[in-house]
Amino acid sequence: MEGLVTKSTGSWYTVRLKNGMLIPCTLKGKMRIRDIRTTNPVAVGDRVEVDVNREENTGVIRDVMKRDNYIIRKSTKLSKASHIIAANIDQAFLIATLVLPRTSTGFTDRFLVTAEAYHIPAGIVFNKTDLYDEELRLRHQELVRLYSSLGYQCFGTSAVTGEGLGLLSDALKDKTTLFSGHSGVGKSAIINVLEPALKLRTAEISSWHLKGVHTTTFAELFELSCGGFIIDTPGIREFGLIDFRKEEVAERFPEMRALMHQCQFNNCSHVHEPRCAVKKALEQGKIDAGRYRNYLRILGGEWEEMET
Ligand SMILES: Nc1nc2c(ncn2[C@@H]2O[C@H](COP(=O)(O)OP(=O)(O)O)[C@@H](O)[C@H]2O)c(=O)[nH]1
Ligand SMILES: [Mg+2]
Ligand SMILES: [Zn+2]
Repeated sequence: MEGLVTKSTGSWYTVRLKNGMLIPCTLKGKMRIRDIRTTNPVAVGDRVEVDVNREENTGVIRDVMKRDNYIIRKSTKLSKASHIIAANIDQAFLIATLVLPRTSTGFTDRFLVTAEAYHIPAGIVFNKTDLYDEELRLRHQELVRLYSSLGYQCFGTSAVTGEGLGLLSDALKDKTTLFSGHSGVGKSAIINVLEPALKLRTAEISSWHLKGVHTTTFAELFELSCGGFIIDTPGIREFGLIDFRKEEVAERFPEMRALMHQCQFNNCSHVHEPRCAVKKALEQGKIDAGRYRNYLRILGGEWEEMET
């Protein structure tokens, strides 16, 4: 029978069968070694073939279907083995907040660059709009203008008042969407409003703030009754650390990608070269100064530091 992996906690997997039933499954012995470079042969979002034991309501996963895409996290910086966090993702949304906690544009741009590297369409959900004062409202508008002009879908939501959740829900319909973002931004709270029956645990700001605790430890896939799935990822590192060459960074900034063929040198790094179309656009205000600054930081290897 065909199924969809909704949760993986080591040796047990939860698989959603075509009829919507969720059953615990193990892996068939020889599958474990099929792909030795990943520490997990099966991940959340994988479409699998299972043998169902009707009496016990359990199953054995015997095959994984070809993945459209998947995101990985390296086990360590040097190791070749990587961990597949999630597979078959249609879009990735960063849940961001301008306050409590504040998501920096450095972190946001790092997320977008990663999504570009995976060729996964990305969006930004600015949550907790109920807490915005006049200044934050203006900041929010400014960021929405910037990121929408670059082709990223933007939303303004509040899990408290329900603002913007209708538009978000429309964008989630019939798609598999990865939710990423710092702990405490409201990923679980948003999912709870969209799908109240799930009753996910949300963290009190105070405990989150003081200890930085994560309430979710594993990536998990949730079904939306309107159609579609959300994959909630536990922490900020879960969107994967990927290898990239310096020459590729500019290609992952859409506004630079559009101009770089006009630079005098085809290996232009857009930092110090003469007749650089990117720097010219920057001087003319056509490229956002903050985005360019984050480009320089990524180029300079400030990847980990941009997580905060
Ligand atoms: N004021 C306000 N608080 C929110 C909103 N969304 C979530 N929260 C609160 O922020 C805290 C963290 O939310 P949670 O969903 O656990 O964040 P997660 O770590 O991203 O899953 C909880 O105390 C929520 O009640 C919102 O839109 N407005
Ligand atoms: Mg959560
Ligand atoms: Zn250039």
